[in-house]
Amino acid sequence: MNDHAIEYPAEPWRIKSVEPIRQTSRSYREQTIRQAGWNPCLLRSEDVYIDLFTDSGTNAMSDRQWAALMTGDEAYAGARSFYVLEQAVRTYYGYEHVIPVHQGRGGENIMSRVLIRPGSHIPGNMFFPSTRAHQELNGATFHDVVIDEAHDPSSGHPFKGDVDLAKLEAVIGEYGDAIPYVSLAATVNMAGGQPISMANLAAVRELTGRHGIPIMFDTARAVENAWFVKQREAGWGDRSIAEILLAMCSFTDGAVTSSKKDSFANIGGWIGLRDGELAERARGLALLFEGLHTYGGMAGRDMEAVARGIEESVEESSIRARVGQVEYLGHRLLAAGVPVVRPIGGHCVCIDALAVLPLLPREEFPGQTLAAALYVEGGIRGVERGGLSAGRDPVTGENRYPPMELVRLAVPRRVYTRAHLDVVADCVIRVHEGRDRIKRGLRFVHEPSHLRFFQARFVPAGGNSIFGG
Ligand code: P71
Repeated sequence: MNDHAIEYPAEPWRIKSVEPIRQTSRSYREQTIRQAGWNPCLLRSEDVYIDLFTDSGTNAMSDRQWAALMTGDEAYAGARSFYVLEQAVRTYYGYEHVIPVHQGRGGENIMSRVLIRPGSHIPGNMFFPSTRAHQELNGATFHDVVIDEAHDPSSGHPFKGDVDLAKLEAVIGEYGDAIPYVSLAATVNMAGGQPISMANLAAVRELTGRHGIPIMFDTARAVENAWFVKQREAGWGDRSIAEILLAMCSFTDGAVTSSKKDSFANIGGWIGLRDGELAERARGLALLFEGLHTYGGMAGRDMEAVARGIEESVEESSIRARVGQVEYLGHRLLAAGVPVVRPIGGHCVCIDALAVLPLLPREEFPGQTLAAALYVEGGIRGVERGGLSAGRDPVTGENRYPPMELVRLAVPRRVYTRAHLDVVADCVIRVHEGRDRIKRGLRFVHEPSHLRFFQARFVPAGGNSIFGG
């Protein structure tokens, strides 16, 4: 039902500058992943052939973005580049007050500190590790109110990022005044890049409006969300991506954005707010944690690159080719019988590690194990999105095992060709065909307390290797 776009458009750009990458031998990679504590995150990028670890900050900037860098105004206060960024955000996202931050989590820190009190409760359409970590650091409890389908890799629901209104209503009923805001994401990263529908946004707005609860929006990949709305939601097919983006944001009171995603930038982010008083408090904290409110940890040139990237991101040919490339990889895997999250998301293809390695216990981190196996097989780097990423419950200290245990292959924008994606697909298919060789998973030898997946180290639980005889 969602395989509507089985047409993979050619890229609307040509390549002006290239960066060599190298393939290594399997024995070299076995040694390298061992040295990295079986954590792809700890590999040197030079040792990775095709890097699908993230689409965050890994995008190729356009010639115009590179040119814009030269126009950066590096004044400490009131830089022209700030006003360029402010204007771009106001135009395309519609938030009156714009506060630059060094990247998304800088904004999450400030937003959480401004709005959350100990004992707060925050409903949201699925957690994201850094977002929830900042909420919890400030004393809030996160409540997942996304629809059940979001947790089911095989459900083809076109808007798996939708909020389950009954779940949201129940959380509001229970915690009422202790809810500072509802935390919505477009698209939902941990569900596999799945969009929220315009109708659902409107319904959430209506419900929260009745209770006077604001909505804070994670717009890191909102342009990808707008593309899916245009493709899948009745009544929006004839609207431009820019119109849809603005309409989506119109249902919300504020946003935190990592510009390292949709906006093609290598660094940067911003907070957008409608309320002047709230914005003033956020600016005060930005001063402490990020930098003066007209640069917020970004160089003037970075603000220029982000502003230009925002304009490019809403060009229809751009977003069509971007999502089409991700769908190409996903459909190749589906055609070969590899269990991946359906529908294919906007920024990534997610392999269902529980379906690939059903005999591995969750304590041995099947997702992390599969990610390591993909690296050994083909020098492909993905990232675990399951029990390891979910971390421990801050109250009980127990491991949290979310329903899905995935390996995410995130596709950077404008970086790899279709031939690269064929190499990736062939590698994943080979690992899937040889999955019976993976008999045991991994156990911790070092477990950091926050965002543990970034720096955790493991050894094979079954002895020398994850690959049995
Ligand atoms: C991704 C990342 C990078 C990342 C960050 C933290 C933990 C794991 C991976 C970053 C996001 C994101 C959403 C929806 C906020 C951030 C933080 N994503 N919201 O997917 O996807 O932004 O990285 O600029 O600080 O690999 P930041």
